Amino acid sequence: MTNTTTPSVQPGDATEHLDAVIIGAGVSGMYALHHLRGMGLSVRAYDGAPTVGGTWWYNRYPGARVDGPSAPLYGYTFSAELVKEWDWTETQSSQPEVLSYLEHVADRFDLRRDIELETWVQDARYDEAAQRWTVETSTGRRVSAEFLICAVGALSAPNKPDIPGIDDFAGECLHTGDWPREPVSFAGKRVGVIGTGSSGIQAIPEIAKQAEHLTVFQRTPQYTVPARNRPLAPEELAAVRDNWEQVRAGMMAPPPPDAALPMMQGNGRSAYDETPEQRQALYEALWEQGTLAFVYGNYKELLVDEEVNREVGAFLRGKIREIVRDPETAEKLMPDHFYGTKRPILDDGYYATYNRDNVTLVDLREDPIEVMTATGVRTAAGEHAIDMLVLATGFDAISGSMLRLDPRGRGGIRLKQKWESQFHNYLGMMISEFPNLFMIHGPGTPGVLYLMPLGAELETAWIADCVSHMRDHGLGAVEPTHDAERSWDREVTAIADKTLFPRTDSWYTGANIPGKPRQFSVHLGGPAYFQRIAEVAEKGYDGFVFEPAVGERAGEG
Ligand code: N01
Repeated sequence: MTNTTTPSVQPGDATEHLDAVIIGAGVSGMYALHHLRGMGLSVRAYDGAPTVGGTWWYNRYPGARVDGPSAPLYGYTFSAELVKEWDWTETQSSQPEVLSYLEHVADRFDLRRDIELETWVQDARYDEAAQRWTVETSTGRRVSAEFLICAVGALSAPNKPDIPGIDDFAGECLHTGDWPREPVSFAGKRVGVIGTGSSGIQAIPEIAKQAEHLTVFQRTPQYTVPARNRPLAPEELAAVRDNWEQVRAGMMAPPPPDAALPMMQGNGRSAYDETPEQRQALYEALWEQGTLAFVYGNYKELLVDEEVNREVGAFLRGKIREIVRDPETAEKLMPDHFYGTKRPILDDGYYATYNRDNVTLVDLREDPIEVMTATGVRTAAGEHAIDMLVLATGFDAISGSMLRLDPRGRGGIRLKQKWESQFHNYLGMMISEFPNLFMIHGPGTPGVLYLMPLGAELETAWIADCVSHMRDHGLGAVEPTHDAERSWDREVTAIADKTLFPRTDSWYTGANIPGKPRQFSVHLGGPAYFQRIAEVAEKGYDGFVFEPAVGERAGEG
């Protein structure tokens, strides 16, 4: 939630004192506000958007919806009342519905009185002597806080590709991750879409229905499985509500000790125990079922065993051949990476969209973009005239939003300096030389590969316990040791190295951003991660160093 214009706060302006500042009022920031305020802390959240919701405000492109575990699992779990009163209508909630839900949560828990919207944090620096962060905002406020909570979003720094001539394009140029406030019409337009990740694959079928012509510029073909979104039956919602405690406990259940990958145990069966016919029957059944069941209901070796994964990839390529009528187009759509090592995608008619007369696919691997002109995209093979360009080119993921904030820690060290060659942190939550700064869904957490609202709740609870520990013991500053950071990095990398993930270029590895250091940025432990951070706290915050409080807090505890 930062931008780069000059801070508007002038020297001498009054500084307000709070216990905690939260940057971001999306899913994580809203919950952090609720939780920390409930502990009696004075807290304020800042967000650059005109409303709460973070990613659910910015990603308002056509077709945007939860492409993960079905409703009501994509929602907060901390309040059974909230679960009982919010009527999700579909299994995979649409972006407008998720945004309405988050607006409801903001009202229901009276969060808005402590959120300043359309307010960018432009500067955040740590004052070692005072053990406090000073934050300056685009609206001219200067706030001092003991704790800085960065809920800046894992996928919130849009990646605008550096295509020669892109700024010369005279038509509209939109990014799926920063969609305009005003309604967008594609009617009668020749539209170009660059990017075929989750966002592009959700948007392309919708744009194709409206546009005069759609040209899709594809760099890497993708596997996608039918979303099979449908209305949520009242009895399904009732079953969750009536058994809420068990459902919630199930969401947090620790993985079995023999899980091949704690994050993804699949159906618990081994592909090696079944015949080729049985395996094909399972893939077929999972395809029919759609949803992320294709991952979670698959064999336990899916993401760790090359041979099993290759068979699944071949099955999915067979589906593309069945659906796409033109064999040449079908060949261009064939992915060849390990299935699931890029974020698994769910779609509503994506491959079939290429059967439409008004859709063209350009394979950038054989026909790369040379330049953009005022009127279109010129590839090696020729000019593609377009009136509108949609960039579905993703994000500088996970570490990108922290780098955009670029806080200054001890001695004025900038995060960009500290993370120049790779990100360093401990538990994905704290950074040495940046005391009292906590990240939610930071690099090295399960973040994007876990239930994000639940993950935010659990990480916030850990942060809150750490804050209470400090208050109880008269401590004023906490940060991890360099050794703890190094061993955390080794731990995250070691888990990833047991899987097929690092063998594919993806935003998990940083490979989508030219020049970004390659480092696996997700803790693949799933629920095991939360056991791990609990152990650290139980062992007296192993790997952290604390300083006694100075100033007003000295002697407390
Ligand atoms: O971004 P992406 P996304 N020239 O990085 C291509 C979440 N999400 O916004 O694969 C040409 O996946 C790039 O090509 P390549 C979800 O976690 C959630 O689609 O790098 N092409 C790729 O095809 C998801 O994973 C929901 O070779 C270029 C595409 O652009 C994450 O957000 C919905 C290029 C980017 O795909 C990001 O998804 C949507 C260039 N210079 C997204 N640069 C939910 O519903 C990039 N590309 C919850």
